[in-house]
Amino acid sequence: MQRIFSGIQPSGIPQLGNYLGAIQNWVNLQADHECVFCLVDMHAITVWQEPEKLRHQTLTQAAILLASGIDAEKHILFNQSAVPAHARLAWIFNCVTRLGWLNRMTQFKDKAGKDRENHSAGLYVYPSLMAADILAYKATRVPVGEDQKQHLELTNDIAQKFNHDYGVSFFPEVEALIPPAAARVMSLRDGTKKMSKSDPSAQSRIEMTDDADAIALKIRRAKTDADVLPEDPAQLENRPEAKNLVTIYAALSDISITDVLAKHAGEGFGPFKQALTDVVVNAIAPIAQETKRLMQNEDHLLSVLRSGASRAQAIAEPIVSEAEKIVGFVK
Ligand code: AQP
Repeated sequence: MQRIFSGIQPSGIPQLGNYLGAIQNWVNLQADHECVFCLVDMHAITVWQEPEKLRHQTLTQAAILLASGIDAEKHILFNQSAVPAHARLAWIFNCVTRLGWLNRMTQFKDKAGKDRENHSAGLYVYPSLMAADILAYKATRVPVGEDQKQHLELTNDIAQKFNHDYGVSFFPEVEALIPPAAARVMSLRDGTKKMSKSDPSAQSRIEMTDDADAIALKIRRAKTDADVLPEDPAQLENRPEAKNLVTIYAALSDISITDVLAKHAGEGFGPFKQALTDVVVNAIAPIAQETKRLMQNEDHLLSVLRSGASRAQAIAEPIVSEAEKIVGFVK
């Protein structure tokens, strides 16, 4: 059985893009993989996080994952900082990674913008910590949204360079598992920008804890154009907001974009947004409700994360110790 590693940052409340690009895929992969799911709190602090909020978001995210169908008994769910192997391997990878490689990372460019000098060194070396997350478990498959594809390519570059520099074949090649539908959900306020849990505008995203009224309001206010929906999917190409709403509808109802358009072609956004609201509420409301219930028992959530961390540590410790020996550290 292949081992999967995947992470999500507790940098906010997970949004619909996290769900469609990652979480839903994680749930399905549990059937035939050994899964390690991680709340990557060390990644989250690469940009400023209020400590109390970070703690709350980490627990909320654990609850959302459980409510979405992650089985933390059969598989592993934990928070990154609880397993020191990640930081140890990340340091080795910082010394393997070339600056030129990091300079090409579009996520850093997007997040740092023009103000590079004022961003943390952590944000810059984010991809080598991500490589360490995956390779500390020698995971071979990583389910991610399309935005993380470049970081996974870098993970393979780092693994190859480590193997080459030290003359070993220690780290395996990693394969990105990118979901075919809704690999990139876009902001409700700007169809050219990805939906993000830390976007300053809460109206830009549907959060996994939103209730039916909040969902309806956000979809009603979502940016659209004045045209009706076309019959041909190709005609959505220059209409990013329309394309995004149709994509969300298709992904959540598990039908193709062509089928959505066959049903709604000729409709304006008034009725289509109403239909989309029903689809989103049906998918999200039960998860939001179960999340609320789980959040009432913090001790249970903490014990799930502690059990996950100790099982994660048992896998990662021997792998990272071996990597340290290969490097020449005295053990
Ligand atoms: N808009 C999206 N569409 C599809 N997939 C997405 N993912 C994130 N946004 C979208 C996928 O969710 C997983 C977890 O992401 P993350 O929390 O590690 O970081 P991120 O990609 O930076 O997500 P956010 O929501 O944009 O967080 P912030 O605002 O903190 O940076 C990943 O697999 C990602 O591909």
